[in-house]
Amino acid sequence: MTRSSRIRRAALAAGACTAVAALLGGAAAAGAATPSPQAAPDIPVAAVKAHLDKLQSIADANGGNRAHGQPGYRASLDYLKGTLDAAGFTTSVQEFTSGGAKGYNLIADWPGGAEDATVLTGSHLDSVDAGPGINDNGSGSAGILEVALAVSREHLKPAKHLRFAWWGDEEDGMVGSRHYVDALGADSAKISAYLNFDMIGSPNPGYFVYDDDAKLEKVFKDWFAAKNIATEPETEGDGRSDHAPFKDAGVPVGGLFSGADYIKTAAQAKAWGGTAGKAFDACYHRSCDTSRNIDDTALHNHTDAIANAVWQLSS
Ligand code: PHI
Ligand code: ZN
Repeated sequence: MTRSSRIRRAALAAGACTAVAALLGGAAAAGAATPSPQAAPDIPVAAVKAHLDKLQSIADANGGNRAHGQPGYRASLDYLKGTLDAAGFTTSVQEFTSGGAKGYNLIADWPGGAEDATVLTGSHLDSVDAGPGINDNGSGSAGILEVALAVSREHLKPAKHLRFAWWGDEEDGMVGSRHYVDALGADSAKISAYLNFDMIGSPNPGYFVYDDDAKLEKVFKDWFAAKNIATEPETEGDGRSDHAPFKDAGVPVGGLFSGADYIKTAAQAKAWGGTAGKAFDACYHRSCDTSRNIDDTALHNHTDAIANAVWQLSS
């Protein structure tokens, strides 16, 4: 089906619902008229990989990294900001100071939707000093960027406000995200969900779902179950990524993780393929975390799962 015929069919179906609801009348009508959430589109993994290539070339041109306080960080942020601005997002850069250097968070708002129930999706954009940080965390950064661009392409009109964020200086202890949460203060109550993506393209991948908020966990688990992909609760990273400051402030948090320096077990290799006895990402925090350090299938699955969650949770 072409996109326009899909939209026409959806419009017809909505019209039919309204007609039936009018016939039924009263309480039944209210139920029947409730639209089911629009399905998220497939996210083109080639586009996500093109963002990763761009981040790699930024690192190459800036001393081999995209770390806090280094020029490769700001160049990464400027690339994302330009892309989001061109797609119709309202962007802002939040500054903070860490370790004597200026740090930056990039915030991108999709206009519309209830702001007192904002769905916030975030990833840290900084690498360590040792390398370009393409899996950690170009992968999450590029994945949520492409989901944001899909929101724009689809002209999504979510019931809840959508905000995307790229955090600075995660690698020194979640400094950027903590700064953001501190600045929010009591407004943190307006965030209905914070979704975090830090490493989603690990070369020997796992499929770990944060087990913090049961409702958010179920959205991800159901998506993977429908694709016949096994998942495990995420246990490697409690308190080790940008969801921690949000969780500490009482915001419901969820997310996905494809594994860092823990070793894949035989049972996990059976479920997910890859190599038992090897780390999920043997290049974690090393100079070899380059654009070759990505499993395309894992990157694609995780990015599609993010899109599904963003669509469902904001509807
Ligand atoms: N934030 C760590 C690695 C990490 C990623 C840990 C995800 C936990 C989780 I969940 C780093 O950036 O080094
Ligand atoms: Zn990370």
